[in-house]
Amino acid sequence: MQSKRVVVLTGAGISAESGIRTFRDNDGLWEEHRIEDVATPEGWRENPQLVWNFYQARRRQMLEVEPNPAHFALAEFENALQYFTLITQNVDDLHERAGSSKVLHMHGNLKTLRCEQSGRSELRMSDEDLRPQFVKCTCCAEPSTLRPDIVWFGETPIHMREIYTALEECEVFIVIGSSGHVYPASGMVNIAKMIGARTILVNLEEPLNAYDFDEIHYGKAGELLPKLVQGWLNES
Ligand code: BV8
Repeated sequence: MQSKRVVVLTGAGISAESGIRTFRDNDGLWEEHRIEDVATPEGWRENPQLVWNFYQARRRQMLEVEPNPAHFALAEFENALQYFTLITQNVDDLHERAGSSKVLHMHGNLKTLRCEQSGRSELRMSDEDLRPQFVKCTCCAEPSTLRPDIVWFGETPIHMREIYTALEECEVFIVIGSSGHVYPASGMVNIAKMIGARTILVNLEEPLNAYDFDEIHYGKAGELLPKLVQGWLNES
């Protein structure tokens, strides 16, 4: 697989073994909150404190978690390949901390906050940035409240042009830890399939879009991926 053009898409499942809750598993994040209330622009407008508390809790958790063997295996895979693109639906920074260099966060980042006046994002992870109180921007004459730098439902994912270009040229498309619920991420395997790429899934359980994959490896990414990456790199 060394010389192949490889695109990888990761979801919440790859961070599960690092202790970050997924969305739709039993103890998932959506158990306690309705998506509409905490992950939509309407929810932010109607009850900003509820949304802010939901994200502050997840931002604070970032300081306590570490990358797991799946993140490290992907960073090794990237280093060994000539053509590699990593797309993630995740908003944590575990891929970067494991050594992945170029990560396309299509749903945003927990570590940055965004000014709604200027659209600018800034890294805000100091102690006072992680309290229950709202955080003000540093870019406007009249500082305004910063929002989570997250793509909510109904908003347009980031890096889509770059993502579609990579998908349309790829020869191998690998999805790791995603339930296939959320579009456009869940539709990427169809694009890869249409252009004749080999499609591979590594997931704990059957996702909604399982039928689209040529190969499926069921199990924990942290356990399966190190061995799978070795096997892929040894393929001719
Ligand atoms: C858009 C930020 C237009 C929030 C997120 C009706 C039908 C179809 C689609 C729609 C519809 N109505 C509206 C839509 C579109 C909508 C959508 O898809 N809604 C769904 C709910 C029906 N999508 C949007 O609004 C998107 N925008 O479409 O704009 C457009 C389109 C194309 C081009 C330009 C513009 C915006 C969606 C972004 C929403 N924001 N994240 C936050 O993080 O706080 S999505 C949210 O769910 C997460 O970020 C995550 O990325 C995403 C998907 O979840 P997964 O990552 O898959 O996680 P999940 O928990 O679901 O699954 C985990 C999996 O891991 C499981 O399968 C489990 O078995 C597995 N697993 C667990 N442990 C392990 C494991 N696997 C391996 N090892 C383990 N240890």
